[in-house]
Amino acid sequence: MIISHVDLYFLMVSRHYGTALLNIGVTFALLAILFVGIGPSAILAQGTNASNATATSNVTGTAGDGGQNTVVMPLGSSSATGGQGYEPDQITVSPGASVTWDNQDNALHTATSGNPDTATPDGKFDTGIVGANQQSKPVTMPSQPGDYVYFCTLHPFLVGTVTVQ
Ligand SMILES: [Cu+2]
Repeated sequence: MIISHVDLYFLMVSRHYGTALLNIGVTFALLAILFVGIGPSAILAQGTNASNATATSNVTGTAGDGGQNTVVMPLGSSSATGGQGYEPDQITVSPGASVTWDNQDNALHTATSGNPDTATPDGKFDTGIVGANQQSKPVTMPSQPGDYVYFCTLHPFLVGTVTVQ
């Protein structure tokens, strides 16, 4: 009788531990799936961003139809004497095209159409404040052909032009 009680107890314990081990196993499996699932896509996303950044830094000033029009606010452009400005400082787009400003600086910037000499916006387009290492939303350009001068409301010495044609 005693032996069978011990056996029964042992069986219960081993079942208990078996279940616990199974739970641990399942937890590890789920963690592994999560890790593997998140890992490569995060790395891929990083790679995509990096290649986008590389591509946009090579913008020559004329964007193709339907292509992404991006102007970089480079690192150091908040310095009035650094000689850094919008890259490129002139871009040609189709009427009504969207332009995105990519702030790679460690300061806030805007791209605001208007008169840089008086720092007066004219309301044609405005990114609003773009945070450090952030991109603006795509900003719709005017549909009327012409040269649109813009500046940074926080650093009015930063001046660029969007040519709509
Ligand atoms: Cu600025």
